[in-house]
Amino acid sequence: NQENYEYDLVVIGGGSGGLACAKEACQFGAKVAVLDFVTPSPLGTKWGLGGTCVNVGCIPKKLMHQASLLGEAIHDSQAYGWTFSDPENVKIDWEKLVESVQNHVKSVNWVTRVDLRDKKVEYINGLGYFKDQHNVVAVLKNKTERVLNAKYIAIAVGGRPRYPNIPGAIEHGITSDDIFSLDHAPGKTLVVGAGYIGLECAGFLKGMGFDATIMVRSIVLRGFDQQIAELITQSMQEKGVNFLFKTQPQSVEKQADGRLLVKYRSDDGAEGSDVYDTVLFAIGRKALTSDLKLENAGVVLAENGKSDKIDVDLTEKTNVDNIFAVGDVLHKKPELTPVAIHAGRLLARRLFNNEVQIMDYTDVATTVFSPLEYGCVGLSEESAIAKYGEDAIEVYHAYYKPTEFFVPQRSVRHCYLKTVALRDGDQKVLGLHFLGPVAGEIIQGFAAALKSGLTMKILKNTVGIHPTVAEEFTRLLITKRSGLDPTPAT
Ligand code: FAD
Ligand code: NA7
Repeated sequence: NQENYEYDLVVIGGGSGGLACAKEACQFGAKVAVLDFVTPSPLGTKWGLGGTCVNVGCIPKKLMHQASLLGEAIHDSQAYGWTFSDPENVKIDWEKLVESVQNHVKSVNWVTRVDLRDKKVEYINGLGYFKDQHNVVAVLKNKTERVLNAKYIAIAVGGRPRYPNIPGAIEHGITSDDIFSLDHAPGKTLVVGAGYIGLECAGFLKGMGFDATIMVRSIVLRGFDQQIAELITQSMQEKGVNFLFKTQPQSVEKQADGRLLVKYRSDDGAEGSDVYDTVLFAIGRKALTSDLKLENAGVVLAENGKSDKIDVDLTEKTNVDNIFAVGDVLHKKPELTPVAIHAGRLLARRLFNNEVQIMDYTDVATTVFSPLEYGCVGLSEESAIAKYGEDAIEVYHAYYKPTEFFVPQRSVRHCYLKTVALRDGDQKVLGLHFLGPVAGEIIQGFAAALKSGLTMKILKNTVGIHPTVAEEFTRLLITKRSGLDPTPAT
């Protein structure tokens, strides 16, 4: 009997997407197993259940960002009247920070396991691969294999950081997989890669008082609004982060004193070198599809098998009828936790509760937790222009001064926001961009507004909350086209 499967659903990968899908499926009475297995990083770092976000992504990253912001707050607080016995000697205790971060992560690992047990999801700590279209093999810790037979299979294996193909990178470098549990202070650090993970890591390290340099191959924050990327760069430079532009590393060598000699070359052919305590690669991530033996089930990778990612249709179905995929493993979809979770839940509801809603991957809000945070939703200025033409777009913008920055005389030079809208009619908003404190908190609500069809007419008619930084969105009057100065008078 074809319907006589051992499981209704087997999920390969116990991260954001896989766990959300598995738990939701169980709510509808499905019999579900989740496999999760973490291969240690080259440095030997490993972690528990829950995937990237919980262990080596969003959560520890946000905690380290917060640690860095608190350092700034300690500094600011003196202007507000706080006194310290030795204000010059305020410094971070890295080991204590890592202990606190890891304690939190471990508590989340624990809660995750309990939650799975409560919801009756079977958790198997094993590395999964396909035997065929309906059978997944779990390689358990003791190397024994267990075959799981399932009607549906969901691939939610996520990804891991890539290393460049240069001498010494893997032997001596680290990645975001290692930094949040590093057992010693990183010291002078070179961050290779100017995507959002590179910027965030360099940002929090500098904020904690470590010397930080970002090596940029081409541009900063590819895919994000480039005017804002430039402002983030300037703001980080102002805070003391060094940038090596249009430069690529050539080799990493360990010196006799244990420090790392990095040789690099820039696009104009100039060669250079410097010595660092830590080299962190943040050059993008590869999807973990190579262990899956996808060929046994007939699943084809994207770009005719050339990519490491998986293409799916609107229902997250791969080219094989009963096999689905969600999360970071997907080709050309946002690599974000809430995206993986939402897609996983909707998939379970369609499979087991006769629902039809499909995942909408457009206008997903996100935030780069650089020292001055950048929250955005919708189109960048350049992508709006590319899509609609310059004449059809109106950009409203302003620099602004957060009230809380005045007293400690913090730099307001890069506090900036803009909306990208259609020029005609009520001026439908296509994109919102905010650079400043608590940007993520601000953009989240505006994202719901944008999804609901926000126009500039509505925004201009919205009464602000004073004094907040979010109210700046209700005060945008100056268009770029007008050429008027967007800096505030007071
Ligand atoms: P993962 O969470 O990666 O889970 C996949 C799991 O499957 C892993 O545990 C993996 O070990 C396991 N696995 C892989 N292969 C197998 C196999 N064959 N068998 C069994 N198990 C397997 N997103 C945000 O939204 N906000 C942020 O602020 C943010 N910050 C980030 C910061 C960093 C440093 C990083 C690296 C990522 C960040 N992300 C952030 C991205 C976010 O972590 C990912 O989008 C999210 O974790 C993807 O979920 P997933 O379920 O696709 O995969
Ligand atoms: P991203 O966002 O893909 O950025 C990678 C960065 O690394 C980017 O600046 C790249 O420059 C640079 N890069 C890529 N390859 C190299 C090599 N070989 N040498 C030097 N620099 C390189 O990756 P992240 O790690 O920041 O984040 C990955 C995803 O995880 C992200 O989408 C989040 O959602 C979670 P380029 O612009 O290609 O020249």
